[in-house]
Amino acid sequence: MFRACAVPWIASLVSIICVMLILPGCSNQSAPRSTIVVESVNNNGFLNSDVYSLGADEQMGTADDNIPEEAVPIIVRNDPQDASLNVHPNGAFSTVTIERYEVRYSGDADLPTFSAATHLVVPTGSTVTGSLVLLPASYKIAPPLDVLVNGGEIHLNADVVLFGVEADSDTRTTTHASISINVANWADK
Ligand SMILES: [Ca+2]
Repeated sequence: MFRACAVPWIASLVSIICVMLILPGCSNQSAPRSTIVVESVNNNGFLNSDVYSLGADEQMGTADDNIPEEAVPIIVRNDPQDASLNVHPNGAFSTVTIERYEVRYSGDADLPTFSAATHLVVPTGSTVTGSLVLLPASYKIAPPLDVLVNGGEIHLNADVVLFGVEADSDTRTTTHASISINVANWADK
């Protein structure tokens, strides 16, 4: 009697467990299956950001003077959130594309958040190197950074926020990294 009742009960239990295992793989889940890990920004060094370049002739006030806009390397990795999600290279939901980033500043100066587009495709299990501008030239020719051409230094902490989207589900993912930026009229490189 007990055995006859136990079989359907066990079958129901197995069904429930199967549903629990399958659910994370459904296309309508709201959490991303991948974690974007920032391995380094600017090789884990700070950035000395120059507000003015004399150009090739090394003369002030000539036609080739320019406002530098340094792009720094960023290395990101795509890790599956959980091995049970069965995310495989070239499989569904396996790629995250970083489409946009923001740089939010704190420190010695009050600067508006900088937002820019990017296109960094990061397949699961892969490490990819990109390049980001962290302080645009337009910020260097406006207060409060414009005075630095004549001397002085301003220290900033930059919170770099990467906005990505998971392939096949359009699930959004956000990742933060930070870097120190020292802004001054550094010697031209
Ligand atoms: Ca300079």
